Amino acid sequence: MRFDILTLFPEIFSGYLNQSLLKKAQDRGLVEVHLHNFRHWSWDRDRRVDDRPYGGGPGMVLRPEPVVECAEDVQAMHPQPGHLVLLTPQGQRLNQALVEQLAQHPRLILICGRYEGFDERVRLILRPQEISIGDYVLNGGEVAAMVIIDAVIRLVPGVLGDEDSSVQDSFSGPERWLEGPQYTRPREYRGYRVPDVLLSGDHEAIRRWRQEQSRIRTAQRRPELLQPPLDKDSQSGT
Ligand code: 6GU
Repeated sequence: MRFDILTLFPEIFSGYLNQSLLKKAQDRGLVEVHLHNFRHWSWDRDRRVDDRPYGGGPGMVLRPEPVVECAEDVQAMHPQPGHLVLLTPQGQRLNQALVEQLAQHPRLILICGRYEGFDERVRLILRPQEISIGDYVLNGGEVAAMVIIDAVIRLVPGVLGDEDSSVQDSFSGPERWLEGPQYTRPREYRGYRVPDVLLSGDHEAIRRWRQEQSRIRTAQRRPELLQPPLDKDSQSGT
């Protein structure tokens, strides 16, 4: 799986990219991440990438040429065509179903915005998929790009040690419920004991207990997840 990240702040990614799980995945050749600073695609002598909005108003807008031309050149850097994603609070809201769709692409090109937004012609020319990570405003798309990479690489075969551990996660598997409580040693801590069933060795009883706990926790915290969605497209938030 290859990620190309287009950003004005590639340094933001260095700590995250050298983190253990992702580092290991890159060392084993399962994941590749390439950073591109679209300032290098600026036409200006002084490398400006933003300008004042036509019609007036506060803030600055990213000019179309550095973003469009960087995306086109990065696309041509590898024979595998990349799926273009624009990170914007106006995009489709990210959830596990969308993460699973993104993980189907062997190559993703993630375009991170800054300032007040992109010149509209970036959308009209590149026709990217627009994605938001939630209903709040970030200073830029970089953190959102890291969220997408983090969620997607967990689904790349071989990245997690245990092949089915991502299937057990909250929002995953056929039910898409929250995970129930988990326990490890010690058996008793400050008067709280590990539920007997988990120590019973009865695998069927444990499976049933976990499923019930998962249902209870989901009902208490996220009751809307127990209601099957009316149709698959109803979760797109624009
Ligand atoms: Cl992808 N970008 C920005 N700037 N803000 C956001 C976002 C993205 N997703 C939620 N808020």
